[in-house]
Amino acid sequence: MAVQQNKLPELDIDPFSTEFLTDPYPFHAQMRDAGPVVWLPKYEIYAMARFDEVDASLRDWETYSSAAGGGLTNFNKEEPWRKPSIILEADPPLHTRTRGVLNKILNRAAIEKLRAGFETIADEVVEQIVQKGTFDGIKELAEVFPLRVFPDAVGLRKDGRENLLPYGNMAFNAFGPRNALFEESFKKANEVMGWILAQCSRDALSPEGFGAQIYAAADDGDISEEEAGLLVRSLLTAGLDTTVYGIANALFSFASFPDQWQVLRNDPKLIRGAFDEVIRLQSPVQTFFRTTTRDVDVDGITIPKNNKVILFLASGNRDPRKWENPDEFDIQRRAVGHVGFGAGIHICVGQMIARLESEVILNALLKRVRHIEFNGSPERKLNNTLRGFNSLPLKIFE
Ligand code: OVM
Repeated sequence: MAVQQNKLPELDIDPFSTEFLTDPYPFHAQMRDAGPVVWLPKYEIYAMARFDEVDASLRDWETYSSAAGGGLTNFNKEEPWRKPSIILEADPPLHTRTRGVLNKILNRAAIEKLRAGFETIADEVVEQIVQKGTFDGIKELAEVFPLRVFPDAVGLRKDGRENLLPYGNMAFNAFGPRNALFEESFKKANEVMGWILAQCSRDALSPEGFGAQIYAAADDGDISEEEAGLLVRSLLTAGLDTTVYGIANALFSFASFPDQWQVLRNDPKLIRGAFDEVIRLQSPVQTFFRTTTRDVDVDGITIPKNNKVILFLASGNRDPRKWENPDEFDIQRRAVGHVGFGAGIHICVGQMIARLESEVILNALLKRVRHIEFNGSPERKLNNTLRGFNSLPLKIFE
């Protein structure tokens, strides 16, 4: 007997339009309610927006491959904008080898050694904004703190670091279509990419730091010299904008739900769970793509081989089929299991450092700030993949 065939719902939605990126949540609900998998004709892609399917697809790397790219571009059919990442845009066995190298360098114990240094800088950054009382949560905090700690941890030279955030903005826009957001962020692409590429070579990196440790793995024969450069590039691509947006979205969350700041003040041990709740509710990385390696049945619908599937991480993270009061910011809920860091073999390898940064900056704020509120309207920054802000006017009280 043939497998039952269900009808594939088709939705006239552009997940990279200004309207969608400004307020994606009604569109997420529409896609979730249409079915476990839907067809978006504008880009001729399949979409999954419910938690269960997003989570299951992320965990099934054999069916949902990363090797054809983490974005809309299908590397089996079209040229990638840069050499593919050998960790994000790779499957086993290549991914297993490169992931092993970064796992060792970015493991919890290794990252923990950075804590004391991060704390000193967090206290300095927070002291500055406490003195002012009113400040921009983006330009004076969310962009400042990661830029003061992460490039040093990698071992980058001091000059040229202003290229880091524009590069991340380009890379995350490049997971989407060649729309106006993409074009705008690529205006200085030659300069930015030239600097980034130069920082990935062995001699550009300080003898201490993650970069040098990646080259030590090349000396050990685990990866080639060229692969070492590409893994340094992965740190520079994925390591900065993500944490900037994560910290920004934490500030936005607490300003939006000020009672939750009181809950955290009363019990600072909740910080780690609070950060997971931020990533669940205000997921910095909204989407990633996979490509099918075979004809696959999803609830009676066949997705044919070599098709792009967009996974709405941020929608899974607010799926009422999975979460109670999904749109509420509740730092005491069990947010673990969200897909904001992905799931399965590609789950964020840098999450320990992201968690350390967020924990340290929130702790520094908790020590000095009893209340956070908005001091004006947040201004969104649109990006084909990331959700965050250009400006976040805040007021804090000692
Ligand atoms: C990479 C990478 C990994 C994760 C996220 C990401 C741009 C990039 O390996 O280059 O976003």
